[in-house]
This record gives sequence, structure tokens and C-alpha cells, in this order.
Amino acid sequence: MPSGFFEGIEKVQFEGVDSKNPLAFRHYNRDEIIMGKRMEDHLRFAVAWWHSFAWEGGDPFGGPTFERPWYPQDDMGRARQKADIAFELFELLGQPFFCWHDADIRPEQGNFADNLRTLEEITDYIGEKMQVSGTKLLWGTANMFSHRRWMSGASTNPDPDVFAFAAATVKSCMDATHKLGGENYVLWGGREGYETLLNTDLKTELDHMGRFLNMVVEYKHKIGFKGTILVEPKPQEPSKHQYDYDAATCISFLRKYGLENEVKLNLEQGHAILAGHSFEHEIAVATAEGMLGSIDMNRNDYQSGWDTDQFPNNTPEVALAYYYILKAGGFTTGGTNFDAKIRRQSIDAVDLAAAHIGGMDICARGLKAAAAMIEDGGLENALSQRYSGWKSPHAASMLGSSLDEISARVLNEGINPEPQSGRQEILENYVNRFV
Ligand code: XLS
Ligand code: NI
Ligand code: NI
Repeated sequence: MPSGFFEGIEKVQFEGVDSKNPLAFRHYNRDEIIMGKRMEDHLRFAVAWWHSFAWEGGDPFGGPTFERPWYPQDDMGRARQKADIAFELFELLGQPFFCWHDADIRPEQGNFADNLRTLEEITDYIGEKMQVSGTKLLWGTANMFSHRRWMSGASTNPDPDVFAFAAATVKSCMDATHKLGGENYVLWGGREGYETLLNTDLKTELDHMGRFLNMVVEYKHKIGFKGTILVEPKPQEPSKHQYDYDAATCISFLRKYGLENEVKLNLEQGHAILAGHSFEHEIAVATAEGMLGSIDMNRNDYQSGWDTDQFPNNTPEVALAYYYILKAGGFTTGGTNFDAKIRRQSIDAVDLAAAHIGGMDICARGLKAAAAMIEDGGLENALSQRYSGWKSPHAASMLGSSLDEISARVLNEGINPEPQSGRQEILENYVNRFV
């Protein structure tokens, strides 16, 4: 028996670009073949449990604005009801995946043993629902930032008891992810950082975080979890400074602690912007190192400078993100998780559905544009043209020589470079033909 929460909303259909139905897909046609693969298999959409079902619409100045039948979220009966309604949304949207934190799906019990018991209970329940619906788990993760026990960090906490609580919590969430056949496990360290260096031993904290992540990888192999371990960069918020600042910082961290072949990155649009980068920059940095795992798709408000986690609605931005993802061969275990929430005035069930429909459609549109650019080859040709000087063996041999040899070459050959146009506007105009 459906709960009635989404009453009046039909299973969302692809109706094509001319449809005026606000609750239809105009671009997301899951079976359409793009570069030899179904659109659904390229994009691998996931709904995020926290934003869509656990967040209550509060902001720093005001409390909840949403009224949901599963509030207050403090008992297991309502946790089950929340799961029922989550799966009703999955049925309407038809997206293949979802993601959760432990704290989104079970109520906080205030101690580890009861958190563990309720997590096991609710993930058994969710597992039964997955069997029936066919919706899969893209990733699970532990919320080690909301409860006050985490206020000074999780694995980087000065208190070893918090480190222990974090280790036990991550173990429980990895077990639950493994039980549900999750394809990845994510660690995002919102409190792994500091508010002030005055009370922070940065080196010790980084060493603890590195050891902790090694334990995660050791445990993954011990239980035979086949998914990918992902870390998610973000420069700040909630901490003033977060250690997993951006893709480049995470990659050096992983190398330092010997994890570069074990851990990949979950990159988020809004976090890239907070770090002063574009999303495609973060994706390009990760793919250059073979470390792109998955993406959290959203967008920030470009005026406020906050991590507003809005649903994406900008085709050119999304197209460039998928362009670099496709160029690197696309997702393997990763996918497109909507780490995005509706605005606090969007209080109705229809708002929740429409937000996802619009986000899925924008991503589909971006993917199609990205594939068209790849098939056309214009950007790739321009790139190979720009670097073509390096194709001559004479030029390439410089990389195997030395400063004094090169200096002699410059003198002997009278090398005097002639500046070449970077053609930025022409390339931007080119991209605009596709988006
Ligand atoms: C918060 C993060 C978070 C992670 C999962 O900014 O994006 O939602 O994706 O803990
Ligand atoms: Ni975020
Ligand atoms: Ni995220």
C-alpha cells in the first residue's frame, strides 16, 4: 500500500524535448544509446537519503520548515516509514541507485551498541526493499559530523576515545554497505580539520587520519568488499579548514600514506567551487592520476559563497564535467549522486520529485552534449594541434636531457619562440554550439 505521500504524481516518463509536462523527462531517456552505452549506465543516478529524507528544512536562522509523516526522526517505526517513502520516490523516478549515512536511516541512540543494533535492523529492512524494487546502493557512509561527540573531529580527534568510536562506526557502516551490495564506500571529513591552529597539532592529526584510512582499506580486504573506497574533498564548512581540501591535496595525502592504489575520489560540484576551482578542474586533476571515483552533483549559489547544495540547472557546466568524465572512459563503480537539497520554502512532495527530475534531465542534456563534443573531436583536435610541437623526436628528446644540454641547443640553434594564440574564445564558441 503506497503511503499517499506522493499522491497525484505518476511514474516519471521520458516525453521528449517538446513536452510541456513539468513532471516528465525531456532529455533523460534511460535506454538511449550514447557512445555505445545506455544513458542510465553512463549517468548512474543516485538519490541522497540525507537531503531528501533526513534534512528538515532548517537554516542558521530558523528551524524545520518541512512537515513529513516520518518526523520526529527518533524512532525505528518512523525510520521504517521513511524508508518506505524513500522507495516510493525511487519507484517514481526510476533512478538506479541511492546513498546514505548511518544517521540518515536510523535514529541516533547516543551509544555505539544501540546505534549498531538499529543500523543492522534498518539495513535489513532496506535490503528487503532493494530486493523488491531493484534499486541499488551506490555508496554508504558514516555521519561523523552532526552529533556533538564529533565536534573536534573523528579520526583526527585529540581524544582517543573518539578515534575508537569513529573506527567502530566506520566498521559498522562498511559492514552495512557490504551487506547491501554497495558499489563504493565514502569518507567525507567535515570535522577532519580545525577551527584554530592554536589548539591543533596538525601533523599528529594528519598521521592519525592516514592510519585510519589504512585501517579502512585493510578492513575492506578482510571482509572481501569489492567496491571502491572514496574520499570526498571539501576545503571548509563546517570546519574552518578541512584536511581533504581539494582533489590535488587528497591525492598527495593518499600518496604520502601509501593509499594511491586503494582509494579514489568522490568529487562534488559545490566543493570544487568552494575550493576556488571549477568542477571540471577537479575532475581533470583526478582523471590525470586515474583517481576519479564518483561525483556528487549539485551547484552552489554563486553570489552567497555558501555550500548551498542546490540541484544542478546549468547545462554548460554539467556538459564540461561529463566531457572530462567521458574522456577518461566514464564511471566504473561510481555514478552521479544528487548531493542536493530542495530550498526550505519548497515544502511539498512535488517539489522533491521535480527537483530530481530537473537534475536528471540537466545531467542527461549535459551528457549528450559531452558525447557530441567527443564524437565531433573538435576540442581534442585543437589540443593535439596545440601540443604538436612535442611530437617531433628532437623536441621530445629534451625531456631526457639536462639544463646545460638544452642551453647549448638554444644557443646553437638560435631558438627564439614565436607566441601562438591560445584560441580561448574560439574554443568557448565551439562548446556553445553543443550546449
Ligand atoms: C557535505 C558532503 C556530504 C558527503 C557525505 O558537504 O557533501 O554530504 O557527500 O558525507
Ligand atoms: Ni557537500
Ligand atoms: Ni557530498
